Order: sequence, then structure tokens, then C-alpha cells
Amino acid sequence: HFLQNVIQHETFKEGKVTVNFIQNTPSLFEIKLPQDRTTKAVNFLAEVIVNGNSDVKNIDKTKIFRTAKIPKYNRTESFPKGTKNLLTELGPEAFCEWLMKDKKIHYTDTTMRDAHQSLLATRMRSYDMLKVAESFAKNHPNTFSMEVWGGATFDVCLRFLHESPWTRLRELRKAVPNILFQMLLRGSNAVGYKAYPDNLIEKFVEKSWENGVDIFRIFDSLNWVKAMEPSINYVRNKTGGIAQAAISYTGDILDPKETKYNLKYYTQLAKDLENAGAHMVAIKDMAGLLKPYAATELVTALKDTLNIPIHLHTHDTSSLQTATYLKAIESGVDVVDVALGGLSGLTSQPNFNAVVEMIKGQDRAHDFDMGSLNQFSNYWEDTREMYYPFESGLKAGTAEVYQHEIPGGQYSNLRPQAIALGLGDRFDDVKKMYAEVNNMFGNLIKVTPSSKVVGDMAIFMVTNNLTPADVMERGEGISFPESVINFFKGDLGQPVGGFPKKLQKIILKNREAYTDRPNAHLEPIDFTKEYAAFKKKFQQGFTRPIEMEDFLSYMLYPKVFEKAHENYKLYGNIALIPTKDFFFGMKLQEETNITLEPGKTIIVKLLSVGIPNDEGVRTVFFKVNGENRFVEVFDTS
Ligand code: 3PY
Ligand code: ZN
Repeated sequence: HFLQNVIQHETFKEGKVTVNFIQNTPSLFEIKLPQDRTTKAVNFLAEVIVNGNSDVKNIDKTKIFRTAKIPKYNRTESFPKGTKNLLTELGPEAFCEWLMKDKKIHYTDTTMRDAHQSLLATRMRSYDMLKVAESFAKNHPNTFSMEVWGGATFDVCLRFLHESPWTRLRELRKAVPNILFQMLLRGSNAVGYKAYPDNLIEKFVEKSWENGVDIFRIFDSLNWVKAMEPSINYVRNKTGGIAQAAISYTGDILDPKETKYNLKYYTQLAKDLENAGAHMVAIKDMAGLLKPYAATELVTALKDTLNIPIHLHTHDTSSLQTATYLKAIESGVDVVDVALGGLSGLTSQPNFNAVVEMIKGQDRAHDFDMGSLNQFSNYWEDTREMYYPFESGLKAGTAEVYQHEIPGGQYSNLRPQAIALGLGDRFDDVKKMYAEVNNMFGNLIKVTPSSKVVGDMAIFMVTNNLTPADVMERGEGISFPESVINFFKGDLGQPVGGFPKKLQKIILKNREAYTDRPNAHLEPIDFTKEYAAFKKKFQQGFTRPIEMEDFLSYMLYPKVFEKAHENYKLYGNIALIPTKDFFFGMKLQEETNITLEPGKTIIVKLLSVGIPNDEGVRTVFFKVNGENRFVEVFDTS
């Protein structure tokens, strides 16, 4: 680039170069980026062919992928009416009344959010979702909602897939205008792992609604109502959507020794959330601990206590949770969360297809075209093959979950985290330590981000061969992980029953703890000033107008956004690259189609990859729409 800049410079062309030319001409060092989309896409393909995708470890070169078939649908036919139309017509309150009166059991499909978050470390790409979205909307408009956004998907989308989560949401909304969209919002932690200023959360909620979210499932990682209240209010005041507040379930209400998280605790919590303005309550069983008979007790008690619909969420880690759904449905739950067969079970949700079959012909049956629903399951099963590097390794349901209580969404991340730290052989120790840390910390509600704190501490203790007794006896001399220190300071809020005081002192040393909302300690964002500065900094080299949504991504994840932005400038919208080429690179003589926009598809064939020259650069030859092209890529190996 430098030489090209010198040769093309007017001063050079006119032969007027002086000794200070380079020193006085900083523009010579600017990298001129390729502008057209085809070049950018081909550059990306070449990069993965030469250097691989840095997110993919352990490639199996013998792997052959099946082509995932998209179930048939009519492109030109209009969309059948669904719950989204009903919400628009009725508004949230009347919609919820309709839901409670309806006898049928309703289903939320989590395939595009929690299912892949819990099975494939959240790596599912928009590309594979968008391929089937319209077909699903047209074939199964009687689905209650689709969970497609929030939780860890926002972060992973930007950080590892280098996609804009906002573009994902918008594109999905276009493809599915008739079914309600749902997101998981971590209350004062938004879609992150720490507290954010209140006005940032407010703007985030407003923009999420504008871009397509209808149901906001709001939770707090410590079940702290005070932390959920602002988000409930933002949804009520800034959107036409549904504020669904969650009670995160832990322990076992059937255990006579359970004195903390018992039935009374959960019913009171749910009532408090209803009083705080929730349109619906969700039982968020993030680790899959709600046993079938406990579901009978809990759902019955909640039905008696509340005047709003109840939505049940679980993870099938133990493999028992279909039985839990049966009991919950018999007890009057209004909606259950399920995932399409190919992405269900284990740490994901129970199997959509099988649960529909279970209730078929019964009082609360809700009919689905099973032939078609099974085709969608097959689509995901085939698509899942391409995500094999991200599988958690769990092969069967495990009753161990009742001991360690690790949330499904965390399990698929904790294992690679342990392997990366050289603890692959000690994963059993990590799981046991997770339970011990929970006890040390006073028995917490464990869900993002509090679950991450427990996981970080467990990994820290296993790595350093520390026991809980070691921490209590010689903790003064130990420097603990940052997330653990921040937690004990009050950065995630206040746990049920407070912090264990002695341990808090050991961990905080001389730092101050606080007991009010962590957000109260944060400066509000000055949107006018900071957004203007942001636009100035990032618009250059960006081929589309920068938006408030980008600013929100930046405020939530500044470094991750900067990297994704750099990537966008180099390679354009890589969400358009087919998944096989994205993760594994093309093979010689292979051809791929990339649709840059509807009606504009490029056909790319890989012809050859040269050996590295003296500078380590390889030339990759392609045929693009019949014309030869080459790309030079520095081989980093
Ligand atoms: C998340 O916050 O991402 C979760 O899925 C919690 O269960
Ligand atoms: Zn979940």
C-alpha cells in the first residue's frame, strides 16, 4: 500500500520529490481500502482459505456436510396472520387476556437464540437463520413467539461472527412479520455482563422495539426486583411490546430442607413483579432444575396468585424436562419454550416436535403440521453439522446438574473455557468446584452474569489448587478474579439474603461495597455529544450511514465494536458468506454463491492457492462470475 501511495502521489508523478517528502506526507501511510462489495467478499474468502477462521479450532478435514433442505413455501403468497398481528390489533393488556383465556398450550421456539447459545456456544450465523425464516413464518404462523435476540447472541454476533446484531434482527423481522419476536434482556446488564447507565438501557429497549422485538423477557441475575423495575417501565413506556418479567429458578422447592428458595419465595417474587407492571411472568429455569412434580406445585401456586399469563422456560440438561412440561401444561401454564428437534435436548430446550406430539389429542392440544415441523427439525440437524467445532461434548442427559446447577447457556462455554486454560482433564473438578463456590457465596441465583462470577471463581480455584478453606484462611494474600471482586462490591446488585460478610471482607480487602443499584453510580450518557463524537470517529471508511444502533453496540462493547468495524471496512458484510466457507474456507475447484443483495449474486470458484513468496504472501486465484481474479494474502502460519 505504501509503495502504491508513493507512486500515485501527485508530487511523485510530477518528479518533485524532496528528501522530506515521506516525512511531510502522512497520507502515504494510509491504507486505501477496497470499496466494492465483490472485492471485499472475495478478499474475505481468500483470507479464510489461507489463514483459516481464527475462531475455529480442531478442523476435521474429512468431514462431509449434507445440504440442509429448506421446507417448501410460496414466496409470493402473503404471510398468514399470527400473534404479531394480534398484538398490534389488541395491545399488550388485551393480548395477555386473550392468551389466558385460550385453552390451547402455546409454544415459543428458541431455536434462533437459546438453543444454539446452549449447544453451540452461540455461534449460529444469521445466514442459516435467514435461509429458513420466511418458510417457518409461512408454515407455522400458530407459533406463539420466536426467541431470536438478546442474551449472549448480541455479544457473540459482534465479537466472533463480526455481524451487526441489529442487522440480524431487522432482516429476521422482514422475513417473519407475523409471529412475535422475543428477546432476553438481562435487566440492568442489558445484553452485557455488567451494569450500564439507566438511560443506555432505556434507549436500548426503545431501539430493540423499533427494530423488531415484541416480547422483552427481563430478568436479574440475583432475582432483585429493584433491578428489573426500570426495564419493565421502559418496555411499558417506550414500546408497544410486552414486558415479561422472569423469576429465575434455582434449588428444589420439593426439598424439605430448602428454606431460602422455596415456594413462598417464588410466589412472592412473581407477585412483586406483577405489581411492578409485568404483563407476563416467566419461570426461567436456566439450569433445568425444575422437576416435574415441582412444576405442578409452582405453576399451580402462580396461577392462584397472579392475574397475568405464565410462560415456562427450561433446559433439558437432565433429560427430564419434557415431563416437567407435561406437569406444567396440566397445571395451566400458558406458554412453554421449546426448540426445533435438531437443536433441542441436552443443555438446550425440550424438543418442540416431540412436545407437540405429547399433547396431541389432549385437552390443551395445539395442532401443528408435523410433517412440516419435522422438516424444520431436519434443516437444523443438517445445518448443525457445520458448527461441530462449537459442540459442548455433552452426549447424554446428566443428573449431575442437580448438584452443580450450571445454567445450560453457560455449560457450552465453560468446557471450552476450561480446555483453553489447560483444565480439559479437570472439568469434573470444575463442576464440583462450581457447587462449592456457590455454597461459599451464600447459595446464589446463578444466571448470567452471576453465573459467570461463580464460574470464574471455580476455574480460578481449580487452576490454583485452592479449597474453600484455603480461601477463608489465607484469602487476604490472594488476588481474586476481577469479576469476583466487582460482584462482592455490589456491581451486580444484592443477592437474596445479602453477601456472606466474612468472605466479602476477604475478597474486597479495603474496597468499599455498596447496597443501592449499581446503575445509580454510573454517569448517564450524553447522547447528543457522545453520539456526534462517535459518528465522527467511525463514519470514515464505512459504506453505510452510521446509526444510533451502532452507537448502542459501541457503548455496550466498545473494543468489540471497534474490531467488528475494522473488519467491516475490510470485508464488508460477511454475514452474507455461506457458513461452510466462513468457518472452513473453500476447497480447490469448489464453487460458491454469495448473494450481495436480492438479485445480485456472485459465483466464486477457487482455482488455486500459490506457495508463499519471500515475504510470506500467497496468491489465491478465483474465477468470479466467469472472470479471473487474484488476491494476495499474507500467510500468518
Ligand atoms: C443469558 O443471559 O444469556 C441466558 O441465557 C441466561 O440464562
Ligand atoms: Zn435459557
